[in-house]
Amino acid sequence: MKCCDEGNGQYSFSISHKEVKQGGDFEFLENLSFKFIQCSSNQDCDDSNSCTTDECYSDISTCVYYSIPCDQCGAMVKVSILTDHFPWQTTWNVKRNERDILNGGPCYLSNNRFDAIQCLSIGTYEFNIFDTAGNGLANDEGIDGTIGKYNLCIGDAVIESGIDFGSSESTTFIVVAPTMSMQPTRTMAPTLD
Ligand SMILES: [Ca+2]
Ligand SMILES: [Ca+2]
Repeated sequence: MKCCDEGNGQYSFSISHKEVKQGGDFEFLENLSFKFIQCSSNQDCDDSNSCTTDECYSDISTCVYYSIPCDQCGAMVKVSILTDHFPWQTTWNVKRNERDILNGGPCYLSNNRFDAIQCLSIGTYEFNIFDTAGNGLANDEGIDGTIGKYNLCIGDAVIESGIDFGSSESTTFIVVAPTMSMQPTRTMAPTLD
């Protein structure tokens, strides 16, 4: 390799003097995380997240996680809340295995849209939305009777929405493996009798 090719930066990232990553692609460096645990194989580092590749560096007791672009490992999920006149009544969360992945509210601006967008890896999730007054986003006591609304989207598709959901509403949704570009189909060689 030539030294100092113009315009080609290089970096290397080391833990305990062991280089775990090098290259010129800075996006990768920004999307790398690690934790110190005893591991003997990559399996031991499994974080149940299809959007990371999990690598064990057993000699330094470290698992290193490299991010995979979302369109190859999961889907962008968006929660969009249009608040009503009483936005402080409304909160929401997205859970996986009882753990909060995303959450939002209470909001403090009425009649405003709040969007939360995150890449979620393959798996089953639960979206929950709550309203402390028990009237969802359908308060109509405002000046002009404006009501709110929420949308839950995977990619560009709205999979659930609601206005008058009372005190809470829950939706279970599944992020599936992204549809890969079609593999070229193998043509069978004609069999000769
Ligand atoms: Ca992983
Ligand atoms: Ca309400």
